[in-house]
Amino acid sequence: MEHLVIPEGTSEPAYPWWQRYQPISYKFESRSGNHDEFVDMVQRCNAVGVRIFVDAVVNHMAGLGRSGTGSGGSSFDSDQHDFPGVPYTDVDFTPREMCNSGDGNVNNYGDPENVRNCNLVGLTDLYGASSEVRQKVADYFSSAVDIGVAGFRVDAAKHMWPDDLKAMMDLTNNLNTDQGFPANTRPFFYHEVIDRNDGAVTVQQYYGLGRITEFRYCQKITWGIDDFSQLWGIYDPGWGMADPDKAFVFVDNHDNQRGHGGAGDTITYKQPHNYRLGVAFTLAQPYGFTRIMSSYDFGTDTDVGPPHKSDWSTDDVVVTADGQCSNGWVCEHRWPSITKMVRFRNAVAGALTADNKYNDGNVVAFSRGNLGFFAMIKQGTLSMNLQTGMPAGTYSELVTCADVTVNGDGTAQITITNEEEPIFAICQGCSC
Ligand code: ARE
Ligand code: CA
Repeated sequence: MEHLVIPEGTSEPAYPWWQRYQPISYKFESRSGNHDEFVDMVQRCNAVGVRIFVDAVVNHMAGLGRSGTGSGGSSFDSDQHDFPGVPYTDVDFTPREMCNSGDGNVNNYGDPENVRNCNLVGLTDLYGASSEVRQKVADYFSSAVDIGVAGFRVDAAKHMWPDDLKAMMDLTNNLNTDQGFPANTRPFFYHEVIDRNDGAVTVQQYYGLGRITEFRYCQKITWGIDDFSQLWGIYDPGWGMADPDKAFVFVDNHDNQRGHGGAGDTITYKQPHNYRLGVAFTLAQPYGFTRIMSSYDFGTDTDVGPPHKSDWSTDDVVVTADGQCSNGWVCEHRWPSITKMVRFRNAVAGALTADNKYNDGNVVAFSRGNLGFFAMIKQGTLSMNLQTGMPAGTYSELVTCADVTVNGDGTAQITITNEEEPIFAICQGCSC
């Protein structure tokens, strides 16, 4: 959506990535392009089976103390609660008396009223109980769905009342059949709720609204890659982690990879060896609905925006002859083992459990029913006979494309020689 622009020459960093989390209106006009360009991207993606999910910021508008013109040309004045590009006026914001903190900001994560009725880091809080606000947010969702968008990440859902969110979702159109979606399909919603057992708002409160981000998974995978013996406990219901059919899991996200919300115990593209293992294990194991990260390199500057042109609009992603990215883009999604493991995940989706588990602290292996078999090694190389649970036959190993023979009793000789990409995967119906 249209967002705040922080130009050069202020006391703040110029054009930081996070300016996009301060909405000015629901026009599709951002540093990434205009409305027509967005429509073109979504529809070209749908034509080749790539679905688009919008990161929707609907808990709040821009922060207090800010005024001027947004990325789409709309004027605004946050202190006056004036956003004519939507339009929103003062009545659309949470009444001050409903927020129990002294300065109006969220400052007590132990109190759901405080978390949901106060301003998150000074961002002007929309009043989700109001039928006008609900309708305007739903209109925004529907405008995206009508273009061909498949669903939404709801930013800061932790700071919205689940009933308000539900009302907004219920008012939203079905997916667009002209864009290839079956009739009467609801958008896919996943909600950003950072629950690390550190407050009164829990992921469980959002059951029934879609998937919920499970940030404890980020910690668990970091610890598990460090110490393989912890990997079988990656889904820990005793720790409050969301049910498998509710959890939305990922190794890192745009905040915790650079020390913003929910950071600490996070592995990222900056530790490529461990990161490959973490993403491969995540895609191989059955828990949760998985998302993979794709980044630009930010070096040590946690504010810097994406590679940009001289007018600060987002620069093109350059793909090299070997299918990798350059020009400042990291494109983890194109790293060979990550791409291959996405194939594996899709192939074994029907198997809900990990079976034939093997873990000696250096080698971890398991099958997914009889649909696929996965192994990875922490150090050194691997040559070992293991039970794969797979039907006898010859399979093409996904990472190396080497032929692998599964014997009549389900065993196979498992070989890993590439210490950079120490991952092995075979699955039924997969080609490398
Ligand atoms: C920026 C400046 C602020 C300024 C503000 C308003 O940094 O100093 O006050 O603007 O002018 C992102 C950035 C923020 C940025 C914001 C707006 O991370 O730095 O503020 O954009 O430009 C909590 C929330 C969670 C949120 C994280 C960051 O619960 O929802 O904080 N995550 C989402 C996005 C962010 C985005 C926003 C929300 C805002 O993913 O990218 O912020 O739209 C514990 C708690 C968590 C808490 C966490 C951090 O773990 O359990 O709930 O997360 O601490 O406080
Ligand atoms: Ca709120």
